Amino acid sequence: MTFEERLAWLKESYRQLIERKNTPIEGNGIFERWENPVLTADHAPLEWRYDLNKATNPYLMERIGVNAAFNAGAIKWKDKYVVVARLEGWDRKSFFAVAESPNGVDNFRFWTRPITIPEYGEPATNVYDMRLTAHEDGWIYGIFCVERKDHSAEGDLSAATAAAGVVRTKDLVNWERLPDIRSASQQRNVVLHPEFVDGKYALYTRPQDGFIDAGSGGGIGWALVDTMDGAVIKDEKIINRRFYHTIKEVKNGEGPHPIKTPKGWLHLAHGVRGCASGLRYVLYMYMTALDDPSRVIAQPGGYFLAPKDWEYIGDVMNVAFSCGWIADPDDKVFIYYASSDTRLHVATSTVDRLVDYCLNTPADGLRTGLSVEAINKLIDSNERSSASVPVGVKA
Ligand code: M1P
Repeated sequence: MTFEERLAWLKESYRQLIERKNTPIEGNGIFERWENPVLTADHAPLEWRYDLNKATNPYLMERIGVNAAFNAGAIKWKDKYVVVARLEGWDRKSFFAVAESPNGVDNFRFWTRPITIPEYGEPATNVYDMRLTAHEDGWIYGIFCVERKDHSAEGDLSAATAAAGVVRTKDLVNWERLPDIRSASQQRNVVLHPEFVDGKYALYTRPQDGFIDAGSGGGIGWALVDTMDGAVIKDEKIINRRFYHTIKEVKNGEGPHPIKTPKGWLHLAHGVRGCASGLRYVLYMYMTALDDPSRVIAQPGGYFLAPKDWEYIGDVMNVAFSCGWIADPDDKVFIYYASSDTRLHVATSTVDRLVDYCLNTPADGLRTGLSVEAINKLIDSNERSSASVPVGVKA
């Protein structure tokens, strides 16, 4: 192919990818997955990856590669569905970029440049997983993980520290960096609640002993802070615990900020357990009280969404992870989840269905006998129902 032919092919392939229509797949009644991922590494604009000048790039090579597009914060902005995605380059460094769609399910296009995050303190080695919150104080905040080398672990090249970085914006273009959140422990998966609570900013936290291990950190925490401009976590209480032999045995973390409903706050989180093939990340939901977002009122048992089919495969296998969802005024909810640290998908539902799911799904009984009891209860009630179609073999 000549340079010109290759350029035409690249542009046409890119156009086809961006304009590809998406279709919902009928599912379990709780949500619908959509067929195509909404963002992949290939959605990164050609201008970010290719030197399009024939004189300096006669072979039209990809000069700066993008490896993955995933774990995106989300917000409705000027009638568009907007995500702040985590893009990871071939060099393993992540950065943030805004992409928008007219309908929330396809045609996502990146804005012209990635976000430039101002540094705070020691420059970050890596940044990722931004959760967006349009707070009632008028700012849009982004809280993300800031990774730096752990200088105390001499000789260990993978030793790192995690802290919660904070930015805020009014236009999603210009981002003001605020001091990292100060806390006694390392933090990842910190999320800002959209309303003041007792006149303070409220944070969902995830205290952890080390960079990877939650260790003695008991689960998702809750802390009130006086300001976001130099937030200091002093008192932190665990509101959603990890638990033995559940989907969140090893660790868990808040996803996007919760959605307010007349029956309580809807939360989306991730839970992690260990198995022979490594860690398994799934999404789960819970609800908290309207008058106290830190008081759990419902916790459906098990997972809400787990990797399915080809979602299992990617850079970090067996991972479902979410940092963003959008609730429309007409009740529809767009859940942006990533599979295996590689690509971003959407699933849709409604506030009404998600509340029904949270309030009417049996809780985890924490032992097998109670799981069977729950199934028998459902069979008993189905036997009394006219809609029941007997399919099992009568023993
Ligand atoms: O690789 C899976 C996920 O691992 C981390 O999440 P957590 O802190 O809960 O273990 C993050 O690096 C996340 O980005 C990643 O998707």
